[in-house]
Amino acid sequence: MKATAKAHTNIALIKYWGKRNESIILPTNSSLSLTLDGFYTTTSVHFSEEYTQDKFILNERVVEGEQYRRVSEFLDLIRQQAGKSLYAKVDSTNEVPTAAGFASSASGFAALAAAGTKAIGQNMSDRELSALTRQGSGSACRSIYGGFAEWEMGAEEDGSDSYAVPIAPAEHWDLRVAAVVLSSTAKKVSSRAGMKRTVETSPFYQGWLNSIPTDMSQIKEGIKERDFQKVGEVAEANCLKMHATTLGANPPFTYWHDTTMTVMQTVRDLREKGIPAYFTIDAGPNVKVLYLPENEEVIEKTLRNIPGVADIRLSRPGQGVTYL
Ligand code: 2P0
Repeated sequence: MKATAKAHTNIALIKYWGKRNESIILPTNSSLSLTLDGFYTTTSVHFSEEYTQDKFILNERVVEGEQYRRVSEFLDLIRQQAGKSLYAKVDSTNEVPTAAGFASSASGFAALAAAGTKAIGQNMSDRELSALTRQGSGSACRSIYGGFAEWEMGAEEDGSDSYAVPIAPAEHWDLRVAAVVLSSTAKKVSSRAGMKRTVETSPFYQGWLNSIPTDMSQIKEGIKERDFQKVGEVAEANCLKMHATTLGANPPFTYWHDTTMTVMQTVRDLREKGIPAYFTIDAGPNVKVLYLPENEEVIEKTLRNIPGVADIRLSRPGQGVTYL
């Protein structure tokens, strides 16, 4: 009863920002992402009668506390669905350096769900696997697929129609992402706490929700047509709207640092000079820059020269979950 799976992280172009149900993680809006090849998690799950409790090893270290609790509770879901009560040893290797500014929860829960269900003997469809993964961490449900994926928010209260679906595979379009890592990245509000506070208190939140259907249909058109300007403009505006909601929250907050804004302005300046590039930002100060392969050199060089930038990590579209 052992299986190993690999999953990549993803970057949202239409952001997931808010829950309508916190316990089974149902979102207030649909979202869309690109899976990235550079950052991934490989996880082995072994269920055995010999184990007297779950064990979680991450990068060769035994994990306890909150991280262990989330993994063990997720294993409960897998056991429940399979009707089995065996404990498991989970052994994960993360190729998502914290310094790259990506959350490892997306690739982490996608790999755990895939390896865990396989190890316990369940053969799930991608949709079933995505709906299960969602309950570990929302954004993880999109990492089941390679390339572009949409997490459909669904309407059912039991979450049975809230899962990701593939929009276009990695081979469809070589859209690239430069992760701009800032020297100072301390984050005061977690994404979980940030979205909750925003949903509950920001008067701008309804405006955010109202804008999603148009953004979603436009970006899907842009992806289909490989229209970089269309995709970039929608993604950048969507990111700015998400971050605007946090300024209206009570108490107000922002994930941006001064260098975050310097990078945003540099991207706008590149466009002024005729080099197409757009930015997006998640629940943290780091910026991700979207660009096309022919501009890689100038994009990397320009971003590296910004004071306060510690590193640039380049990524291409990545594959969905694979079993090793
Ligand atoms: C996203 N983020 O769509 C958005 C954009 C952050 C900003 O998904 O509570 O770690 O585990 O469902 O998925 C970060 O939140 O939150 C996130 P949970 P998650 O990628």
